[in-house]
Amino acid sequence: MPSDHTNQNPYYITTPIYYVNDRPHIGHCYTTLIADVAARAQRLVGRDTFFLTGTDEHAEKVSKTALENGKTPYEWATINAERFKDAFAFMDFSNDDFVRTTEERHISRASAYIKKLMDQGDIELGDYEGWYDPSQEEYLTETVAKENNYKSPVTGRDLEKRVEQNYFFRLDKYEGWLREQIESGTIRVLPEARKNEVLGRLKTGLNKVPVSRKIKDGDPDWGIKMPGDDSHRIYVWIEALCNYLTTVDTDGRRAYWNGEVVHLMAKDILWFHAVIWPAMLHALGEKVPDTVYAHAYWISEGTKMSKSLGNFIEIDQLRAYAERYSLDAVRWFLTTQGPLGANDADFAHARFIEVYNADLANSIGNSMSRVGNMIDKYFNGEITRTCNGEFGFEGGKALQLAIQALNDAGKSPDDPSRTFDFPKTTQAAVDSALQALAKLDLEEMLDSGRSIVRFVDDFISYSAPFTLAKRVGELEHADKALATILYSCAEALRIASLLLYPAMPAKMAQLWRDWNCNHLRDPGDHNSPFLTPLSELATWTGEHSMSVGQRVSKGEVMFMRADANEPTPGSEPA
Ligand code: ME8
Repeated sequence: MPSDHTNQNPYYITTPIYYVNDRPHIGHCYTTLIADVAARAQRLVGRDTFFLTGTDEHAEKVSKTALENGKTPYEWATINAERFKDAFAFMDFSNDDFVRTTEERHISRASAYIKKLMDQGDIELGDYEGWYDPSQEEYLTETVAKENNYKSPVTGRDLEKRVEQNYFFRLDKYEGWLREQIESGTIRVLPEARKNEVLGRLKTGLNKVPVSRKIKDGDPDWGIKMPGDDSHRIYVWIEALCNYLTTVDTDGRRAYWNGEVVHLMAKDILWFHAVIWPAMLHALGEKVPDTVYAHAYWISEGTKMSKSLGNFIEIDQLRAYAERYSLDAVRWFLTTQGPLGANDADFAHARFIEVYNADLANSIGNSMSRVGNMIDKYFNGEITRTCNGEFGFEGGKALQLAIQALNDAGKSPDDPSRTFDFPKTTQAAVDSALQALAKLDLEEMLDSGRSIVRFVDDFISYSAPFTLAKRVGELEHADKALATILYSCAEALRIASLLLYPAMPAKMAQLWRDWNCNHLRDPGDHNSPFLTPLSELATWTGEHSMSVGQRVSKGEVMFMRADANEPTPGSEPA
C-alpha cells in the first residue's frame, strides 16, 4: 500500500549499501541524510520506524583496492566501513542498524534466498556472453553498450566482452508482472520521470540476468559462494540487494518488511531496485517494496564529481562547513537544495552562504531569537498568557491595541482589517507537511515549517509588538495584548520547530531547552523518542503547548549571519 499521511503501518526506509573500496563522500551522506530526515519525520508522526544503511563489501573493486593498499579485502573493507560509520555518526544519522554484507547474518540468509530460487527453478545454469563494465561490476545490454560506444556510461572506461558459464535468474518470466506492478503504482517508482524511464526500458523486453561469477585461478577468496556450487560466487549485486531483507528477516523485525518499505538511492542504480529486486522478491514469495525513490546527483561547483577530477566533496569538507556554520546548517542545505527530484544539484559555496543567510540566519534563527528576546525583555522570560487564536480577552482585542499603538506613533499597517488565524495556519502547515512526507517531498515538508516562520515574521511586522511594548503602563491592557501577541508567535514557532526538526534535530532541541518545552521529549537527548505523536504535539493551545508560567530564555544566537565573501571552509591552507 503506498502511504497516505494517515498510514500507521510500521515504516522501513533503506539507503543503498555503499561500496567500501573508498571513503564516503557527499553523495553517500546525501542519500543517508534524506533517509534520516524521512525516518525522523515518521517517528515524530508516531510511526514505528526502522532505518537501515550499511556497506556492500564483496565487490571486486574492494579486493582490488585492498591489494593496492597492502591489506586483505576484509581489513580494507573494515577500514572503510568504519569511515562510513564515523561519517554517519558525525552527520547525526539516526539509523537503527548498519549492515555489512560480510556479516554472518547477511551471508547465511542471502545464501538461503538464492538456494530457494535455485531449488524452484528461478535460477538456472547457462552460458553468458556480454559487455561487462568492470568499473561498475555490471553487465550491460548490447543496446546500452552500443549507445555508449562500448564505454562505461558511468566512468567512461572501456567495456570488456566476457563469456562465462553462469547461473541466471529468470527475470524474463516476470516482465508482465513487473510492468503491471509499476504501472499500477503497487511499486511506486518516484520521481515520476524515473517511473516513465523504467516503464520505457521494460518495453524493450527483459532477459535472464546472470547472478553468479565463475571463480578463476588466482581470484581472491572474496564473496559468497553459490549454494551447492563452490566453483561460483554469487554476483555481488544480487547478494547486496538481499541486505534489505536479510537485516529484518528476524522474529523481532519482520513487521518492518510487512509494513511500508521505502528504498532510496540515486538514479544510477534504479534498475536494480525497481526491476531486478522486486522480481527476486516476488519469486521468493515475499512482499515487494512500496516505494523505490531514485534522486539525481550532486555535482560540485558546476562540474560532475569524479575520481579522475578529484573533485568529490569529501566528508572533511562537510566537517569544515559544520564547524563554521553548524552541522544542522549543513543538513538543512543538503536536504533543501539537494537533487531530490529529477535534476542534479550543485554544491557551490556562494549558494551555501545565500541559503544559510536567507533560510537560517535571517529567517528561522532570527524569528526564534527575536520572539525569545521579546519574551525575555518584556515579560522577564515568562509566558503570562495563552491565546485561543481569536486575539480576544476581556476588555479588548490584542491586535486592535497593537494597531492603536502604531497609529498613536504616527504609523499604521497597510491593511488595518487584516486577520491572522494562527490555529488554522499552523494546522494547514502540519497537514501539508504530512502530505509532502508521504510522497517523500522533504523540501516541501520543510517548507511547510518555514511557512509558519514566514507567517510569524509577517505578523510581527504587522503588529509591531516593540511599538506596543512602549505603551505598556499607559495604554490600557497593552500588557495583555503584548503577551497575547508574543504567546501566539512563540506557540506558532514551537509548532514550526516540530516540522523543522527532522532536518535540524540539534538546533530544534536547543530551542526546546531554551524555551523549556520539556514535555516534547527527553530534553537532554535530541535523539530520544517523542512523548506523543505530532498530531497531539502540534495542537494549538493543546496539552503540549506553551503554557502560562513557562520560562523562555533568550538562548544563544542560533545561526550567526555569514559574510558572502568568507572563504570556502576547508579550502584555507592549513
Ligand atoms: O552503487 N549524488 O554503491 P556506491 C548523490 N553498492 N548521490 C550519490 C552520488 C552523487 N554524486 N554519488 C553516490 C553502490 N551517491 C552499490 C549499491 S545497494 C543494494 C548496492 C549515492 O557506493 C547514491 O545513493 O556506488 C548512489 O545510489 C549511491 O551513493 C551509490 O553508492
